[in-house]
Amino acid sequence: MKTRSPRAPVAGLMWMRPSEGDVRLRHTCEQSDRLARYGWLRHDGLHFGAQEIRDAGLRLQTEFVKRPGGRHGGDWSWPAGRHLSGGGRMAGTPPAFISLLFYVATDGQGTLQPLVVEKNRMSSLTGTTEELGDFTVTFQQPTSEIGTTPLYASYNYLQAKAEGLHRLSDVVKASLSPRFVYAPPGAPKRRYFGVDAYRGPPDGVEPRSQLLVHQVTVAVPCRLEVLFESGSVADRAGRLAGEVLAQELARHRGAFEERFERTFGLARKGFSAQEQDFAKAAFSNMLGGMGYFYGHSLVQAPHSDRPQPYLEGPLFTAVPSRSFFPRGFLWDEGFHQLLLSRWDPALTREVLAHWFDLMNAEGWIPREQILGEEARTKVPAEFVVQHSTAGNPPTFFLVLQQLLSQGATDVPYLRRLYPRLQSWYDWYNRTQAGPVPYAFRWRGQDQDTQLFLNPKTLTSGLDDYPRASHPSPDERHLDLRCWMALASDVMARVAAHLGEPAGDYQHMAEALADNQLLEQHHWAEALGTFADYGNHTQAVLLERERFQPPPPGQPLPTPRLLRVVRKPPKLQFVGGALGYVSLFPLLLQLLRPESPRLGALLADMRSEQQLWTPFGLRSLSRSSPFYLKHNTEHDPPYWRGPIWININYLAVRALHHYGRLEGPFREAAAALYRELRANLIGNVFRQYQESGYLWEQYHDGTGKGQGCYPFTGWSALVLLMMAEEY
Ligand code: 6A9
Repeated sequence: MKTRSPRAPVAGLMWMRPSEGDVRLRHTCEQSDRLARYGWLRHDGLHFGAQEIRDAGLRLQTEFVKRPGGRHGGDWSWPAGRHLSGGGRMAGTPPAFISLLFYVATDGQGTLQPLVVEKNRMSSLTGTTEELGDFTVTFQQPTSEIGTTPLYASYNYLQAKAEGLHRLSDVVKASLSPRFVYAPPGAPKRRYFGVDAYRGPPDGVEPRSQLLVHQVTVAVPCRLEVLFESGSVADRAGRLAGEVLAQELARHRGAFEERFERTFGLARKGFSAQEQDFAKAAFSNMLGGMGYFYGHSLVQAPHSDRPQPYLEGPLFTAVPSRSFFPRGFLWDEGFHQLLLSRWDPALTREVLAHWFDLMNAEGWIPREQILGEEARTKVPAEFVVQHSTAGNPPTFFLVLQQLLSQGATDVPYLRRLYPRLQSWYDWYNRTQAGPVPYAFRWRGQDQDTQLFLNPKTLTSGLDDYPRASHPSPDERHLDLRCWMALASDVMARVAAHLGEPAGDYQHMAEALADNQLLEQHHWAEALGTFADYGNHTQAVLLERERFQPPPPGQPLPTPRLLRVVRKPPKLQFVGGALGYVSLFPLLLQLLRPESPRLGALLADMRSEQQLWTPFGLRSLSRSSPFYLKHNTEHDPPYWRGPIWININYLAVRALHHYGRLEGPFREAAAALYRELRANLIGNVFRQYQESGYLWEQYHDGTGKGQGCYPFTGWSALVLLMMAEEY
């Protein structure tokens, strides 16, 4: 828990199972901990959340309730109790016990003061910080799940200084000592690790954080409550504990269920209780996984000799994955907000405003937001630097389109956003222009083409999706052109809405929606599909490099895989790349309903030799020479076959659209809509039941989740498919 402010104090929970000699301290979400499942099952974004964590035989439920009041945000209670039940205990063995470590830490400002009773039990702490004023945190003693008398427990506490919030786990680990004994009456004594003493950060390191840890070692099942009470709340109508807390939890839980049904209507649509639970978990973990980050990116400008720190600032954003990518990603965020705007459009407006405030003077917004020390600990050095020439799909235009259609954009808000929208739009229009008018080209492709089967275009968001074999200024990228058509259309609407001149945007929107011009630039007759255009050859492969045998006694160098070009490239449509990119004129609904090209794309989608699977549309045709091909020895296929939910969402949405428009393909689109929607919902749900998670992508042969997890970024859009909200 933290406040939405820079240098906010943080409250958190760590836990460990005191097993012999082996300390496994759990703290931040780490994929390497291999938990059976975890995530927010319910979260309303403001006042209430419920999370479940399964760690081997342990089931940990944490909840929070917030009660506004006073001048500093009010009170909250947390984890608002709940049970820790140790499963799988064998008859005759002593009951399982566990250590829970509740902590509060400052981040460069504020003070904390422990109140220690009975030797080692910190029963509460008081603190002061800039935005919270005075507050008290009370640690209630553990009870049984329903009882009120305290259970037997051992206590430890730690007061320490840490280099920063990113080092809290290290500090706690370094302070642990095995010298403590847990000795409940009538049961055997057992040793456990307790927080003891910490010698402080290494010399010369300025401590930024004060840390207080309250460790409770207790048998499970049990229940504990932690209360945060704001000093400025005057008339507290009963402390947020015990009965009062239970009632508040029940009230919020009820309100959540009711609002969820009102918003998404899944019960009404006949989804089972398990399916609804799954949808609530997907949604809640996206919402509950949101973060407030503060700091600066490292940015490489084209003519600068080294990366420079970008302006420092906050970012309030959802994240693709709490464990693996816990930070903001530009085009992901557009997809996230498509879901969250249905729940709380004001929240979406706030998030958009944060992102647009990260724009530089040229109108560029960095693609990946790695703000602050904590965020940086999660990223290998070679990925930290952002390039100010690099774009990413402008999905925020999808969000604006959505907000406009919801009637959820008040004029003063739009008016303030508008100058930034114009700059952003201009940035794409100017810096990502193509070789001919109304064509576009992603910058920032890999240049070192000898080392890759096909140079990657990370900026497009589709990373290793095959493009022209030899990047050149002559290239035209179909997906970017379609994004710009959408952007122009939304800009024209926003301008009109504000009474600003809309003519230029209108003109662009019309030109880019012109199906004849689109075909001229991107319809590859010989390939029978839409395609990129560029300097391309399909005759490429990776081969092990060969050396002259070295002189005797000298080691053989490790041979690399290098690209061999069998036939020189020439300017042409990019063949062998049928897949998500080819579908873009359909995905972003640029094709007129009577266009014969629509029929062709529907056929490609439905063909099992190409894009169709029982689990959703695969990213690249099975008959492409790049299908499931590595790009280098160590770079496995990513957007070369697997099923991605964001693009599938666009596909389902577009099929829904074409299924309702008069035209020769109406029936076909409607039928495909039903089938594709059912396949996607069915598989993501099934995988969740089996594995406990939503995943980054899904295997096109088996439907199995793969990549990182939990991934409740755009994979959670399956909820909008269930709700049929497009
Ligand atoms: C790697 C390694 C702990 C890749 O979901 C975020 C992005 C998408 O925007 C993009 O379309 N993902 C997709 O192709 C993940 C990108 C992660 C890059 C950083 C660092 C972290 O190791």
